[in-house]
Amino acid sequence: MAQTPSQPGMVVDRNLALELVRVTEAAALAASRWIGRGDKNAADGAAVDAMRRAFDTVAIAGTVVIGEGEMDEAPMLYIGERIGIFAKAGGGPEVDIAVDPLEGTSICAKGAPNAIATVALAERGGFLHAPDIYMDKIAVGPGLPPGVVDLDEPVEKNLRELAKAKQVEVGDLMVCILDRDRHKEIIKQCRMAGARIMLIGDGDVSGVIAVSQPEAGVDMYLGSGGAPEGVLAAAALRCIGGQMQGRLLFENDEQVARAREMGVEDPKRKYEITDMARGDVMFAATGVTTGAMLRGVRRFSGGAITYSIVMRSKSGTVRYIEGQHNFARKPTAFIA
Ligand code: VTB
Repeated sequence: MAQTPSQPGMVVDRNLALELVRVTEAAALAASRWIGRGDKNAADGAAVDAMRRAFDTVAIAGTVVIGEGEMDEAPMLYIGERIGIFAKAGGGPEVDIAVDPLEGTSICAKGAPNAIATVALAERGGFLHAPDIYMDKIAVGPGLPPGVVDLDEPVEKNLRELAKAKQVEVGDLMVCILDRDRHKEIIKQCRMAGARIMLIGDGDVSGVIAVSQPEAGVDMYLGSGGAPEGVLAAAALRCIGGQMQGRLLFENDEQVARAREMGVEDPKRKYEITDMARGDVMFAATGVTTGAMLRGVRRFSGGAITYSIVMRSKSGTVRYIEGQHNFARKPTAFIA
């Protein structure tokens, strides 16, 4: 029997995967006008706007759980916003949505590599409601013994165990880390252990996903970045395979109180990948600037080409989609 969005038990209809790509394509196309123009807010605004409009055409009753901020700070795609064709009337599949319309706003503003537009979808209650604070993250790719690395173990031990499991030397390993002063210590520990490091300026969603993409040449992701980005990355790894752990990093009591309101009961909890993205999930991303995972938007007279990835946890299928967009025929809502 064909799957339909309203069929009980099949809330996350597989055809939604392509719909998600339309959404990330729209955001990427809009952001691509701002590549290298030095205005990260304009780039982000354009991506948010386009993604929000694209969601109006998707047959879901969606609730944003990872979004652009609280209702009073973000006009669109705010946490709790209802989106999709069935948002108001109901009747369609009730799903939770995590968005980052432009992951790597500064990258885009500089025209540097690895900016993406990204979105993930889960059944109701599938995503950790992560506040906009930092999260400590560790991730490795698929096919390794469970627990081969652990957030609570010293860097050197994690590298040693990972090297053993991969049957390589620690010196062969490549660790991806955000280039931040707060990471000086872990960078030092990696170097002392003899591992190689790929420092990235921004964009830790692609940084984490890189561990599951052999061609990216990254063996481990390490360090702190945005907690919302952590949930998006967890959704992707649920689909493509790999291990990830995360722990929220609180800077003050106010953040703890806010997290409690969002349902975080134990602020010190170490989250496993399925605590961050449970059940059936889907993940889609479109490249804005060219990176290890995806090529960026290429614009030409009358159109553009986009490169996207879309994946589902249920089947584990990963699809790369090249979109050839004809601006003369495409609804303007998708061009921006
Ligand atoms: C990372 C990076 C994001 O936030 O999560 C980073 O991947 C963490 O915050 O692209 P800091 O920049 O404060 O280190 C982003 O840069 C998004 O803002």
